[in-house]
Amino acid sequence: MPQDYTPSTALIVVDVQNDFADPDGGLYVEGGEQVVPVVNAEVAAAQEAGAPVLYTQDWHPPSTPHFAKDGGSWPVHCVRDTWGAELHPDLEVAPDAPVVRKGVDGGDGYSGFSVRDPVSGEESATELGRLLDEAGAERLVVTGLAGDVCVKATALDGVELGYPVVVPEAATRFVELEEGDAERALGELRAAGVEVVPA
Ligand code: VGL
Ligand code: ZN
Repeated sequence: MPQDYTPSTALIVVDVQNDFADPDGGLYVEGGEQVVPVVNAEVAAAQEAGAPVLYTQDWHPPSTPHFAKDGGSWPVHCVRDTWGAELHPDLEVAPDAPVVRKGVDGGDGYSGFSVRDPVSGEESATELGRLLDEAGAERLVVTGLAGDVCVKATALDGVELGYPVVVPEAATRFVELEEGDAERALGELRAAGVEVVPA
């Protein structure tokens, strides 16, 4: 069952891209393809209610300290203008829906709201906050991939910005770079006041 939407509840669809959601992807998240129909049902319910729907897209240069080969944490994924960086082909995306790209300049774009320079640690904002303001958002539903990385970071930033935030568990999956990351992420979300809706 999708969440309840009003025109002031924004649905944020985080990084439902081939590299995370396709078993052949560069940083495949186990079960990632299963979130696509679940997220599509959220998108349909949001559209029905006149709620804004916004997407994020991890969008990295071919070399970035975000990647293990360049000194970071992750296998190569979501390199700009490649198949892996494309939104999943089955994901519902309205032609005029905003897609916020993050990581563009080589930063760690974990939260949809901000990009962090992996060397200096300095953070800068993406356009997501402004887009939500313009859309009149007062409450956020955060879905997509991955629950212990970018969904978590986006939801936590949403709370910090003062929004009530809902994360439906059925609409996400977890990388589990370290065993236990999924449970830890859910704990952090709940501790921050995010409403985690059990699948
Ligand atoms: C993500 C790891 C690295 C994500 C992005 O979208 O959750 N995870 N870059
Ligand atoms: Zn990334």
